[in-house]
Amino acid sequence: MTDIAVAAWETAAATLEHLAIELPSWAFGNSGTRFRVFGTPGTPRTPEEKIADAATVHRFTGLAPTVALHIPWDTVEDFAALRAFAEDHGVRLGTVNSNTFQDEAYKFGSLASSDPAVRRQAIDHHFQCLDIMAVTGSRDLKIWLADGTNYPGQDDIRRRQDTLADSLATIYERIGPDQRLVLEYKLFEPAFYHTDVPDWGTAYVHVAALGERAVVCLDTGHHAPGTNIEFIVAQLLRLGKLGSFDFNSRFYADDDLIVGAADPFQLFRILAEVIRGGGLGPGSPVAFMLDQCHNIEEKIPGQIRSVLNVQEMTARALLLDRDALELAQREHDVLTANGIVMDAFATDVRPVLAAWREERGLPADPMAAYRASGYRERIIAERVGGAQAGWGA
Ligand code: PSV
Ligand code: MN
Ligand code: MN
Repeated sequence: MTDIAVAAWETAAATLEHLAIELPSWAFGNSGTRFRVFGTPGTPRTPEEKIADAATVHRFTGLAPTVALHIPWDTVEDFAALRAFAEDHGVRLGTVNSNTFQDEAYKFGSLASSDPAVRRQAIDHHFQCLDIMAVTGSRDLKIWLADGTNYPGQDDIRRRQDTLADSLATIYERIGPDQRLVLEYKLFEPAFYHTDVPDWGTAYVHVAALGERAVVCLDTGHHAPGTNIEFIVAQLLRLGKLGSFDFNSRFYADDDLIVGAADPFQLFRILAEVIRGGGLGPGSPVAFMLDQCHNIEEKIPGQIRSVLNVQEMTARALLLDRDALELAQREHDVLTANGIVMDAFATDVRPVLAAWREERGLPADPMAAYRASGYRERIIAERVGGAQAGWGA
């Protein structure tokens, strides 16, 4: 061990055991911007192939035991068979993401629509997702809505809140005792004037009104530049309403780039606040997920890099000397307190993580092991005509 104290690392490593990061099935499909979708050879053609790729990420990292589905992108005839397929490959099916943003019917909204027939269709779609979850064994129904308006006066923004509250309550009535409704907020896009669930406060208001099994999803890319995301983490954890993360990186908007790529320090600060609030460890209600698309890079190594980035920043955050920090804070010793945080952030944990992996029978370098495995060459040979992730499809 280099300059990391053995005792500090042992404590950190014990918590690190509980780190699990759910992969989004759509990360394995081709995706792009509105200008172009560049295909990747070997792209999955079916939900099963997406799951096989996700299982490959887990096999090389030990960090990603579950896969999130997106309905209808991942619709299959037999979800029980899909579940068995996943389990045979060493992973489980996780969060089910609903989709009320691609049908013509949803042009003016879905759960917040002023049209009762459209609203009914959107609610029924969520019921269908719940039926699927009963078979897949999924706990979380994640709702991200594209609802909003483009022009002042286009619709009554206050009435839409009431309509949305009503729709969510109808869905929540069917959430099982061991299930959760997870509501995700997003600042803007595709609506640009107003969005019906634009921020954590609005999401909180809705889930608080629903009840205990309704929680908020924090997608790191869904904030204005400069937003202090760790403050939101602290507040939602305080309120018992932080249900999950959609991790990704942004430079400008909802970029969905590799987590930890744009601002590793922000990721560290977020994870430090998660740990501070009891959001990591046995029984924590906070689910870690990725919500990413790989537009130009290869998808499987992109996901491997992503989960390793989360693991690396979690390890650094776990090494934060909390007792020393508490003391410095109480003494208002600003520079010492800040120095303690920066020391943890600056710690190179890569060698200890490589050893940690080897102790568990995992490759020390998962990226290199994947490249050497031949999996990439095999899927390129076997799969022709890969599917698009869903965006723009
Ligand atoms: C759209 O912004 C979005 O990226 C949300 O973050 C959802 O979580 C994701 O799509 C999948 O529906
Ligand atoms: Mn998201
Ligand atoms: Mn997004």
